[in-house]
Amino acid sequence: MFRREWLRTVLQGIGIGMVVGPGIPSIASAQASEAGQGTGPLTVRVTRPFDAETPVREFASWLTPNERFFTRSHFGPPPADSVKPDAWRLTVKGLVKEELTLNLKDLQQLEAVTLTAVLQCSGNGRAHHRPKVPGVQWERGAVGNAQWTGVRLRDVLQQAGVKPQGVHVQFQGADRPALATVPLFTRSIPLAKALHPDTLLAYEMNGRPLPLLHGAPLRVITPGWMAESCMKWLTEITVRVDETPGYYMQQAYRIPETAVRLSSGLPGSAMVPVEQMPVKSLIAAPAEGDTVRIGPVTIQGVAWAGEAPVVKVEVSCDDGKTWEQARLLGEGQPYAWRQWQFVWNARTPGPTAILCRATDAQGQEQPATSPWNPGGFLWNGWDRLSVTVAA
Ligand SMILES: Nc1nc2c(c(=O)[nH]1)N[C@H]1C(S)=C(S)[C@@H](COP(=O)(O)O)O[C@H]1N2
Ligand SMILES: [Mo]
Repeated sequence: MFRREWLRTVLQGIGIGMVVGPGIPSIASAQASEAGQGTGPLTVRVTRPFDAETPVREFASWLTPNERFFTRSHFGPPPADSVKPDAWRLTVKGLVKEELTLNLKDLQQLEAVTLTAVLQCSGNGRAHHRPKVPGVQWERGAVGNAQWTGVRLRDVLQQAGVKPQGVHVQFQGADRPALATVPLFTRSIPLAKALHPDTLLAYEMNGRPLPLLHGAPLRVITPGWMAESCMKWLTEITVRVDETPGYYMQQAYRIPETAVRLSSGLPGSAMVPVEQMPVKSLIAAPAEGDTVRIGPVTIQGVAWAGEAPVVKVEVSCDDGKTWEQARLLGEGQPYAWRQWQFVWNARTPGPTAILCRATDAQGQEQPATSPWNPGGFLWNGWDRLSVTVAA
């Protein structure tokens, strides 16, 4: 037991969660209920900290409910008492004209903003990378679409007054590793993204106070960017002249600037921080392994593309030989995902594969497989599932 804890802490320190698979639901649900919410139908990837993904069938709905939203953290949530609104404080410091200490009520004096945005872990789809990459073996569900309410980070920074030398904004949450030798999860974003009017300090998720697992009482939302920028349990904002030093900014969450050629050995290119989400789509229904009947079969799913809108989703029902365009539903909102639908006229009995791929307004197309990278980040290969047409 001791060895296991020790190993886990060391692995956490280097950014690798222990993969125990969905086999230990009792510990997982105990932890989740300690954290004040049920596991719902989540697929558990790691029990401590509680890392769990949403089964893709949930993506048939536009918003992903809080208790079915994937969750990920490096060390688990801080003690619930420390982030209760009356105990919790946010400090704003560093290269600012006036340091601030704010409570939730102070923040709520600022104009409230609500927007819907996809939150996706950079490691979502890591399990699909070849060669295999160590780390949490997320498949398709470390992503969700939620409505976030909060205040603009810009408004808070303006209240403090950013000095001209300030170019990066650092975030620290209240969560702590079990061992003092393990680095804190500290991250920064460039000032331009911090000042973007859609970058939020959110206190509500889908119209309810942020659940503990999702960062109560306040988290960062950087719409269109990967989730490691979305600091949970936020307690400190520090304006800096440079990017945050330390493991979680300088080693983890970086990708080669240009694609890696595996035959050439190591990256051989500068490593840059993961920021925007690449274009991606998923099939929510039917499900892997389903049997469908001859005749019309409704295929549905979601597609998103970081800061750009999705303009096209294509579906193949013959394992990629031919593609047809799906119908995009609704209006399309920046940062949210777009639901899509395609009615397939299934004619030939037997097994087949259904695939989907999306294109965004910048002309970026979802590739058949993603470029490999040492962290196993940003998987956005075509989604694919097997079904059987019953005679
Ligand atoms: N304080 C803190 N914030 C954090 C993390 C963390 O470990 N600590 N993990 C990040 C990562 S890697 C992800 S994928 C998202 C997950 O957010 P969720 O649990 O609300 O889905 O939180 C991000 N914010
Ligand atoms: Mo993540």
